[in-house]
Amino acid sequence: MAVVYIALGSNMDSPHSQLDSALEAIVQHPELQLIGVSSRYQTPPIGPQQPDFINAAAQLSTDLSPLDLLDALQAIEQQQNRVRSIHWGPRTLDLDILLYSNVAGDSLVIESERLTIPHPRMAERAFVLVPLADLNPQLALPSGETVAKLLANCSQQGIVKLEIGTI
Ligand code: A4P
Ligand code: MG
Repeated sequence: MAVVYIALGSNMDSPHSQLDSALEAIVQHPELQLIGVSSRYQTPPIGPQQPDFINAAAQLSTDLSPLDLLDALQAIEQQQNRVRSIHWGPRTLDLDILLYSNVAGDSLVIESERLTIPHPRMAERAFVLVPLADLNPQLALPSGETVAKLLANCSQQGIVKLEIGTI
């Protein structure tokens, strides 16, 4: 089984419900196992002016290849009416693959047309690293750098941890 970390983000159409539905779809998916979910965070948008995001991270295990996993996550995005319009613009649901460790425990580096792992911008984005640190601050990227170390070099300004049940 591969162990995978994903990022979840939404800033449209009831973001918490979008994350709830995405996690439910993952739980229901026959080839995805949900191992853990971070707290949720309200985060200021990176990119064009738009509403704040709700971001979280999750740890999964799967036998799917990286590309088949991307297909599965994109199908969940499509089910939730994800419309791709403005680059870095508002979205009902964004599911990004952050890290993928194969059955041998190697954290893969992939650079193909459809897929880049580790996610190319994760190392500088607090809205990714803060939730990931909830799951495992000592988690290492293929470069050897840990989430905790990357986070120490990142501004966490404006990021608010939400209590469970916050709408
Ligand atoms: N793709 C390549 N690598 C990956 C990967 N590791 N995981 C490709 C998922 N997809 C990957 O993505 C475009 C294409 O990236 C996919 O078709 C896939 O083949 P997309 O989700 O359609 O488009 P996007 O999300 O608009 O583009 P991008 O570049 O992925 O945006 P980001 O970097 O994800 O940024 N601010 C806050 N506070 N919180 C956020 O969550 N998110 C974004 C989106 C901007 N600002 C944000 C947030
Ligand atoms: Mg994306």
